[in-house]
Amino acid sequence: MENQAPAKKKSVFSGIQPTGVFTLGNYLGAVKNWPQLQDDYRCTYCIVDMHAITVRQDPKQLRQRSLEAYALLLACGVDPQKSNVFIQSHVKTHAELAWVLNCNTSFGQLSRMTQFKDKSQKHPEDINAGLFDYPVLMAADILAYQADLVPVGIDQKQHLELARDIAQRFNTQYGNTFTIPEPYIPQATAKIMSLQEPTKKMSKSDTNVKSFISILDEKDTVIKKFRSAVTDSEACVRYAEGKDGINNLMTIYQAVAGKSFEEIEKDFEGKGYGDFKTAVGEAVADHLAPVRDKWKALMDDKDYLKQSYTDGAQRALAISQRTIDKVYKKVGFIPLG
Ligand code: AQP
Repeated sequence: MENQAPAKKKSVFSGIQPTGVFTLGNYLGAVKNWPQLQDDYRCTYCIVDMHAITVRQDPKQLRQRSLEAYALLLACGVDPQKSNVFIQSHVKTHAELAWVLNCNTSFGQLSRMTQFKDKSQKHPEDINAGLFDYPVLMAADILAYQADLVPVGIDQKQHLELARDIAQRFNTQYGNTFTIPEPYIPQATAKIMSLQEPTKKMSKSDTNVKSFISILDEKDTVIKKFRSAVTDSEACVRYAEGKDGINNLMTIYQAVAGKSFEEIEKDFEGKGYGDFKTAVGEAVADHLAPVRDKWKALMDDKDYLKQSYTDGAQRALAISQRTIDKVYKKVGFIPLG
């Protein structure tokens, strides 16, 4: 029998904004899955600092946060030997592709994006064009790498659907150019809620620090935050409609302790919320401790980080440049040289 060439691995892309230290929501909803895909896919992961500036950022703080976020990705298990890991603004093709895609995206469709509506309400003093255009830049990030799969939390589903629409429309207009990406959304942890307002998603830029667990929080802080989490007055640990706070804590506990809802309900039968909240806090803190230790060690080795993000950017540029060359040709730009 003839030898068959090994099947080409599928491609994965995802990004995260350096708008603060990653929350437990970012971690369970997205980043925790990223290392798990590295062996079976060609993975590209990036710190999307260009997305971050759609909301006003202090430049010095953004630089610091971008480096910290890069180190956090590695601390969470993303391996720069296996994945392309880089910082978005280092790779010019993202902005170049975003422009072409802008010219192939309808204003009406962009106006329906719920994140734009939410963020405009949150920042009425700065509703800038970049905020409106955020999903097109995200489409460019994904399509530049011809990604098959995009691991994200459920809040990004609408943006991903837009990226698919843009790709499909472009392919119809100019001939097959882009791979149509599929979302990869974890079932159980697609939306981790705020500890203080459990009907709202947990966000790293929330002004109430008690509403989120940062994955670098010390153990005492983690336990304190869980102990002050908003729940209900039933004092019964069970998963049920209307018990948003407890449902959220059970979802988190299930993810970090590997227990089913039935086991959790049984373990805490007859016990108050205090015991349950402490148990969740301890399980989360223990789960995150190795990430924190690894992050601290990485932040002490700035030369390694610099070398790693430089290599990552070079590899990312080589891949995405192929897409840009193809796209520029298709839309009718004259090649240089
Ligand atoms: N609460 C969440 N539960 C599950 N997944 C979440 N994600 C965000 N919040 C939750 C997922 O994390 C990835 C990176 O998100 P991002 O930083 O690019 O942007 P975001 O969705 O806007 O996250 P934040 O924390 O809410 O940031 P800010 O406060 O700056 O707006 C994405 O895959 C996202 O789905």
